[in-house]
Amino acid sequence: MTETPQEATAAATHDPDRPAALLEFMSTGWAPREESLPAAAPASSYCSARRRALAERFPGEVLVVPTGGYKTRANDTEFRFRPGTEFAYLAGSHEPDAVLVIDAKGDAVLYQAPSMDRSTPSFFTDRMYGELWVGPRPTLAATSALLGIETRPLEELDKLSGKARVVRGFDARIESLFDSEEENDTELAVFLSEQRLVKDEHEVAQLQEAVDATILGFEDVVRQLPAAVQTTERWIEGVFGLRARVEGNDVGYGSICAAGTHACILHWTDNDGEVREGDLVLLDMGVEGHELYTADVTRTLPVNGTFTPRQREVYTLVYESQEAAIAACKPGADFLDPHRAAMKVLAEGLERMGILESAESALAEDSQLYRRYTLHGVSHMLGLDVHDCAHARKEMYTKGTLAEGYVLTIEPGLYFQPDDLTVPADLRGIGVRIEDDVVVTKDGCRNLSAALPRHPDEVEAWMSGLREESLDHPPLREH
Ligand SMILES: [Mn+2]
Repeated sequence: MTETPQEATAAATHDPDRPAALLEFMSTGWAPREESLPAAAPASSYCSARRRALAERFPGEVLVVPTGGYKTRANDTEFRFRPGTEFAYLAGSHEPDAVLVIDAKGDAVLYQAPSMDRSTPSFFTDRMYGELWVGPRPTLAATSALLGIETRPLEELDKLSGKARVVRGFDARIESLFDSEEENDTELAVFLSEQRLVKDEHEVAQLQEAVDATILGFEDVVRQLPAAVQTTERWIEGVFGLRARVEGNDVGYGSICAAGTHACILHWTDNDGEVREGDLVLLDMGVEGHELYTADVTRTLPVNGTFTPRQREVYTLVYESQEAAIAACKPGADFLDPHRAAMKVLAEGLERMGILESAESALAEDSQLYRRYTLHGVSHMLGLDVHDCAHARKEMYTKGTLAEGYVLTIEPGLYFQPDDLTVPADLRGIGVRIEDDVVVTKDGCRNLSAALPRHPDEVEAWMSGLREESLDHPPLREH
């Protein structure tokens, strides 16, 4: 699945041969470098506390957490590397192929590929890891200073073997190196997901940053909606992607830029449709920050800046259901309480609109007919993964209760498919979702994305203000 740097293809078929004389010549004549060590990263003390908690949960055991390596996109080109979530949470490192090992005494070591600087011909021959091809990579000493963890060269990992618990699914080579049992490894994965349910203050700050950058991205998109009308939904995807790459690491997931009836397709990411005046456009987009925490925000906007009465009616119903869900989000409540609160409001609204005969019977456990129009749940955990804590046990997550420090989405929606004969003709093709990211507090929740307008009046005023701005380029943040 992954190659170690030593095994990586050093050359591509179109590379010219390299005579020994050239290699020799390339290896000499470079000015010496002074390496100054970086200061400790703000995240390092938090990562260290997480590693300690992990070691305490599995005392006397060896725990192995690989980050994974490059994945091929085509032939010899790779996707941009994204560290494994569990690894990033515990080590804070973004280096490919690295492996965190916690030994039986509870001590942590980060195994990392040494930098291929000018001390080795690989700097010039290795197009995947060589400094001349991909730029300098951190030395073991620099990584150790930055992350506050002991580092060793990756090849030393091969000397380890024997019983361990391994985080699977990232690096098949590492999995085969150790003697691990599936059941034990699953237990490790479950713990690492449940450990991330409650976010520490550093994580909440990272999530707030990702949300703030996301809000800037939404503002960029509104300013540029006229260009999207002249082209396609791709203009929106591109504009938001620009902000994501400048303010953060990337988008946290494929942006959903769904104009008109595409809004009824939950994960519309082709984004190649027309954007028409008079339609709504559903935008589900999130910036992944520099430390990989991601926002997950949705707004449904009138392309020309003003809701039609029918669009406003549907939008307002979803807004009210979201308000009910946010009000139900507090410590000790069922994880599903916000969902239930939203569904009740939606079903009652659908009854008023004549779409459901009876909200009460549609909401009954053995019926749930309202779900034809609401389609999905209202919340999921949010963090390093957009659908965070995915291996947590049900009783700790969807069948558990909310606790202070949980960060989750609140995202009700209504979707009237364009060919749905059970809804009035003038509603068909309308899809609305409103999604915010909240942190559960001592007595309720705080909306991290509250600065992005939600109420229909505020949405219209906000859009009109942005469109009146005339800017050479979008506002830039200090970096
Ligand atoms: Mn979401």
